[in-house]
Formats: sequence, structure tokens, C-alpha cells
Amino acid sequence: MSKPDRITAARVIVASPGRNYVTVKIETASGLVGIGDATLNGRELAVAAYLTEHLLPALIGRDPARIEDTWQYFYRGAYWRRGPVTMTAIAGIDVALWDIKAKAAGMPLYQLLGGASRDRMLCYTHADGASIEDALDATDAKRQQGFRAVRIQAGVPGLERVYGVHGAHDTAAGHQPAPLEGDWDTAAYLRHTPGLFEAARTRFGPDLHLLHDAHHRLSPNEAAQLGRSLEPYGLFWVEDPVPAEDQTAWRRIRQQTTTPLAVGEVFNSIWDAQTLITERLIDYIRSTIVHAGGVTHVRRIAELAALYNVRTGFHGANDLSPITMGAALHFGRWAPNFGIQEYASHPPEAAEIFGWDWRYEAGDLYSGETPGHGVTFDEAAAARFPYERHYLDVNRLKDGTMWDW
Ligand code: KDG
Ligand code: MG
Repeated sequence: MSKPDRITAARVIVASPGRNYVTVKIETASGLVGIGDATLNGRELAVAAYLTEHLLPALIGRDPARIEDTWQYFYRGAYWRRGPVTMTAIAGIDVALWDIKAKAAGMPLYQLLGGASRDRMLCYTHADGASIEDALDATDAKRQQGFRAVRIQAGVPGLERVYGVHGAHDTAAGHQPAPLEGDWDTAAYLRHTPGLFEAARTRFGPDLHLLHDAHHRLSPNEAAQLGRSLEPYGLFWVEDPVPAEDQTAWRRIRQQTTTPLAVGEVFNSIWDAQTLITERLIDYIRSTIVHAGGVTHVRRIAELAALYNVRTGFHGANDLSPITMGAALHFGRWAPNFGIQEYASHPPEAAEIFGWDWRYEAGDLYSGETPGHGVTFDEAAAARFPYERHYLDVNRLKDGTMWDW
């Protein structure tokens, strides 16, 4: 056996090319470089500090090929385990190590995972509008770009700032002093939303896959009502109807509606999804590589899901860096139970610091063939885009009560 390689340097770089991204860069004695995404939207510096102070010093001198042991060292080895900060930090390291391993093998990552189950991955993108008509015009524009699956969000009469319609990131440049506030009224939303999808089916016919994100705001019974009211329009899925941590709430929803259900973008561990998967309460699991412990842990989630006929539908908003998209597409190329990949394009400035070989074409995403995950990072260019504090919005009911965003 040849002499093991050794990690000689590991650092974290926070840059804001249009929005904040946290990148882990690992170098080895043999000259290999791997990069991983560790972006946790709105809490970027917490992950950066966790990495810099608690994980990266302990990486130096380790064999980069021992990915599983490194994962266990940072997960099992920590008394205070799990949680979004910890699992995002571990993911950043894990993906950089898979990048190094695949480069050392001279293979694209999907080959290391077991080879291709498919060569293209169906994706969905976002369309939104303040009114139903605007949302459908936006959907039509996406259809004309070749998308066959579109997530549609529309403003609700009487509400000023609604998730998915009024961007979370539409604040001025510079540090944001505090989160923006949205307003919410579940009854108005439940009255309005079926009309949106009725109009979408009427305008676009039966073939377009329609998706919708309720973003954690409903009670189980309200979620069941939403699911039933959307059944005539044959949605691909309704996402996050109830707060995601409330696993048993999904029993009620599942019993009451056949509308397919997706959840998991805020999960960071297989334990968050165990009941949902093993009781077959969901159709798609959305936990993705950056927030759920990297390729090493998401593979466990996907394998468990496969046993229960649950498919993947990975989170792919643009607060996940191009590195996560690259890794997710290699994963999706392999995963036997791949379902769909979310795809929202990154800010144009992101291309000044990241390079990638994955691509979009005619409604599908394709991973590249470059050894590794196929995404590069220009550290010098990143220095031109310093960190800016940005928050996700918060949400209140009309009477001022804090609500789920
Ligand atoms: O950072 C949070 C966003 O990624 C999230 O709100 C986007 O819900 C989302 C989605 O489905 O893409
Ligand atoms: Mg979502």
C-alpha cells in the first residue's frame, strides 16, 4: 500500500458575491486541493467560527482518504452533536475530502459513489408573482426556458410580504441591521392558493409539474385541508406544510390527503427524518449535502429513504453555493431513488469566484466529468467580496404574534 497522504492546510473563506457563501479549502502534502460548501444562510459566521476554532485545527496531519473516520471523529467524537451549525461545518469538510478522494482517483465523484444510475437529473425552478396572473406569467417564462417542473408562489390579497414572492435578499448592500418582517394570515392563504393552481392547470395543461412551498406555516389540520384542496390539480408536491420538526403531525396530513409531500431542507440529521421515512409519511426527502453532514451522511438518509420508497428532492436554493450543487448532481446521478433537484440560479457575481462544470439544459441538470465534484474556487477573487450581514426574514401574524417564516 502506498504511503498515506496528509492534510497540511485547512481554512474557511467567507465571501459575498451577491450573497454570502462559506467555503472550506483543504490542501494535502501531495498537492491535492479540495473545497466544500459550509454556508448556513443568515448564520454564516457561526459555522465559520465552529470550523476555525473547533474542527480545522484537528484536521491537520490526518489522512484525507479516511473520510468515514473523519466524519465519525467530528460527529461521534463530539459530545454536543447535531444541529445546523455543527452539521454544516462537518459537511464543508466532508465534501472537500470527497473532492480530494475523487481527484486522487482521477474520477468524477459519481463514479466513486457507485456510478451513474442516470445521466440527467430532472430539476424544478421557481416562479412567483404578486398576483396569480403575474405568477403564471413568470411560470410561462420558465417554461419557455425549457423547465418541465416549476414551484409557484403567489402573493395573498391583504398580505404585504409573503415568502417566495418578496425576496428575502432584496435589501441594500452592506450590513443589514435586523431581519425584515413578513405578515401572515393562514385563512387568507388557504382561500387563495387553490385558485392559483386551478389557473395554472387551466393555462398550462396536464404535463407541467407544479410544486408549492407552504414554508412551515400551517397546523396539521390546515395542512390536510390544503392538500385536499389541491388534489384536483395534481401537484408534484407540497413542501413543508407544517413546521418540519413536528414529525408526528405528518400522520394526520398523510391520512387526509393524497397530495405528495416533501420536507427536509431544515433537517440536519437522519434522526430528524426517521419517523417520516419509516412510517412512509412523506414522498420526497429534501435534506441536502451542505446542511446534513455532507455526502457521507446524506447517503445514509437516501439509503434509508430508498427502503421506504421515498425519493430525493434536494434543496437547491441559491443560498447553497455552486459547490453544493456540483456535489448534489454527482449524488443525484448515482442515487437509485433520485426524484428531482431544486435549481435556482446563483447571483452573477458568484461566477467570479466559483467555476463549475455542471450545467442546465432543457429542464434537466447534468453533472460534469472532471475528477472531483467539478467546482473550483478562486480565493484571491473571493477577497474582493467581503462578508455582509444578511438575515432571513421573520414572520408575524396580523396581530403581531411571531410566527414561523
Ligand atoms: O435559506 C433558506 C432558503 O434556502 C429557503 O427559504 C428556500 O424554502 C426554500 C426552498 O424551498 O428553496
Ligand atoms: Mg422550501
